[in-house]
Amino acid sequence: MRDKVIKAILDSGKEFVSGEELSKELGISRTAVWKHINALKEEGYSIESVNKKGYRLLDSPNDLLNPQNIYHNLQTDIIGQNIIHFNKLESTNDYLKQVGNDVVEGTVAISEEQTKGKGRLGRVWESKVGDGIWMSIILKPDIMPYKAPFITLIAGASVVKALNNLGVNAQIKWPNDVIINDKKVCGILTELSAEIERINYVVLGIGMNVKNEDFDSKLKNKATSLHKEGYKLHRVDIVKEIFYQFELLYKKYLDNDKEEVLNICRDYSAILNKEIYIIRNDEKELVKCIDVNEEGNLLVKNSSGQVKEIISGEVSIRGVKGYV
Ligand code: BT5
Repeated sequence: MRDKVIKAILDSGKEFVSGEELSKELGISRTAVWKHINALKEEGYSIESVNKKGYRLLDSPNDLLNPQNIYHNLQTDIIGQNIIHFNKLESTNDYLKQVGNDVVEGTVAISEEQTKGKGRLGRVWESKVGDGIWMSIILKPDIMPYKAPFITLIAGASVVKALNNLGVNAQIKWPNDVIINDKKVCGILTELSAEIERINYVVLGIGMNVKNEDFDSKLKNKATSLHKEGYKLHRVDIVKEIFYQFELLYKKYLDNDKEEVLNICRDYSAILNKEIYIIRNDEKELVKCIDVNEEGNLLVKNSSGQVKEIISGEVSIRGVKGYV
């Protein structure tokens, strides 16, 4: 019922909706409407109540990750049509891996806080309460499992496109980081449940720092947030734009069209034509990045002029002077 009240208030925009109208429409008493409105105000919705006129939204609630706020005018068919919201969770990726077979494609788990947020290879992903967008999406593509790493590139391309559309100067650090001013603002973690020839599901995790004002000493030099970089965006707007861009690129990919993803990865790359270090286990090699090829792998040239293909997942990349 709370969701229906939110929807009615969101639908009426800047117009008042009377308590009586709401109570008829929803089939509940006016006192019940009033109680729901008060609870919503406590959740952070800025709702004005005026005698004889009713209720209306003062500000759009675009920083509250409540599913109803995200569903409102969402321009997708699949991604984000079913959102499961948590205040606290160990990891949205781990949660979706538990329920993966039972939820529809495009289902999203999103949490205000993760207590065991994770990166690749067991690394920790810092996910403090309210600071960011910590979410995962279930995908069920009919493709061979070995092709799944390309989904990380689709995600990177859609995040970078979404941020740039919202006015943020963001770039991709192949394969799974999105950066602003050479610091990481977003990381992507793709996990797979598959048999040899068939994918059961892919869990695509996206972590984005939005409102963090500070990072601990280990992250200070390499992490940033949108707010720290001067972009005071709201989380709901970002989430909706990512869903929209991701769905466009994902559908094209399923239709065998990878070109747009690859073009975005090239056009917004933070490392193409630059010298970088490729780090594999304890080995470090200085190379020049040349291209991202059709498979989504990185082509680099080493000091003896030899061109090599780097497969995502097997290496880390560092810049000559620092993180990029
Ligand atoms: C990643 O791994 O960048 C993937 C991060 C994916 C996080 C999302 S949040 C929703 C979903 N649920 C999860 O549990 N995970 C996903 P990797 O490339 O391995 O980078 C990890 C490294 O980034 C760490 O070792 C730190 O150095 C750094 N790091 C940790 N927290 C960070 C943060 N909040 N911002 C920037 N860098 C961070």
